Amino acid sequence: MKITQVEAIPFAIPYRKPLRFASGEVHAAEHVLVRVHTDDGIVGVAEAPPRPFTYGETQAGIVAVIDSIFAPQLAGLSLLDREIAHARLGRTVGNPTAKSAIDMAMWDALGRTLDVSVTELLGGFTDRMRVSHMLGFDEPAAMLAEAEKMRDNYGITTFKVKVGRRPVFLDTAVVRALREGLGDSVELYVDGNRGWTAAESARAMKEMADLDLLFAEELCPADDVLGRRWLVQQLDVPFIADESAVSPADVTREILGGSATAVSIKTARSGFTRSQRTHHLAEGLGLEVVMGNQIDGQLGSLCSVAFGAAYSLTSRRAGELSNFLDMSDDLLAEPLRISDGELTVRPGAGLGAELDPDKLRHYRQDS
Ligand code: MUC
Ligand code: MG
Repeated sequence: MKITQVEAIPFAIPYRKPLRFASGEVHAAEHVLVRVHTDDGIVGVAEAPPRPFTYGETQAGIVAVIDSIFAPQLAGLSLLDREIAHARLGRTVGNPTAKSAIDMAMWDALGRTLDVSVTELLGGFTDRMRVSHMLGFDEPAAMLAEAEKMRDNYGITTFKVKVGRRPVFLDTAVVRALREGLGDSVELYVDGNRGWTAAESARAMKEMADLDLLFAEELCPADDVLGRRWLVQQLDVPFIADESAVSPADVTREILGGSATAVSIKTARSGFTRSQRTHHLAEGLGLEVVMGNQIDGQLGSLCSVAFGAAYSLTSRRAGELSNFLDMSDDLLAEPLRISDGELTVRPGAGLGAELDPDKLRHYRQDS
C-alpha cells in the first residue's frame, strides 16, 4: 500500500457549448489527470479542474505543484497514512484542486487495494443521487430549450440557473421563463457567483418571490460582510455558501457570521477527506448541503456522486452532476449515463473508473 509515484497529466477536451456565468466561462476542459501508483501495482485516479476565477489555479501550476512539491512529499507513505498526507499537503497554501485530486486518487487506490467501493469506504448510504443540471448564461428561450432537453432526454427535474448579470432583469426573466415553461413540478435555484451587489441581489430575489425558488447561492461577495448578512437575513430560502466556503473553517466563519445558511460541497476542491469534515460539520450544525459542480468531467462527476451517495445528508438534495454532458468527449472507457434523473455510483472497487488509453493518448498535452 506504499505510494511509489504521483503523476500529473495535463489534458484538454473541448466543450460542445461553452458554459458562461458571472465570474468566468469555460470553453474546454483543460484539466489535470492525477494517478497515484502503489508498490502493489495499484493505480488510483482523479482529475483536477483549474478554475483561476475561483481558486487562482492554472493547469500548468497544478502540474508544477504536484511534480515539484506534492509528489516527493507523498512518496513512501502508505495509502492509510491519510492524516500524514493531509498534513504534508497542508504545508503548501492554496492549490485546492491539486490537493483534492491527489486525495481522491489515494482513496480510489485504497478502495482498489481493499476491493471495496469508495462510497462504501466513506459511508455507504446509497448508490445513487438525483441530478441537478446547471444552466449557463444565454437568452431565456435558449435556456428553457436546454432545460427541456435535459428533462426529456435524461429525466432531470432540478435546475441551477446562473444569474449575476446586469441589469438583474436579464436573469429574473430567465428564471420566470423557466418556471412558466417547465411548470411547478421542477426545482429551480439560482447561483450568482458574486456577480451582484447585496442590494441588486435583494431586488432580484423580490422580483422572483413568486417563482418558488429552492435556494440562492453566492449572489454577492462574502467580502462585503455587512451587505451579505443584511441580504441573508431577509431571504426566506437557504443561502448556499459555495466559493466563500472551501474549507470547514470557512464554513464555520460564513455560517456563524450569518453570511450563509447552507453549504455546497465540491469534491473537486475539498477531495474526500476535507469534504468528509465539511459534511460532519454541516450535519452537526443542521445545514442543508448540495453537492456542487466544479464544471467537472466524467471522472470528477464520478467522484462527486461517490461522495454524495455515501451519506444521507449529501444525497438528500439533487447533486450537480451533469455538466460533463456539454463536453465533446471524455476519458472514461465506459461513459457515465444519467437516466430517470439519476446518476449511480460505479459498482466495483474504488471509484470504478477505467480510462480509455486511446482517448488519454489523444487528449493529453504532455506528449
Ligand atoms: C458554481 O457552482 O459556481 C462556476 C464557478 C465555480 O467556481 O464553479 C462553477 C459552478
Ligand atoms: Mg456556485
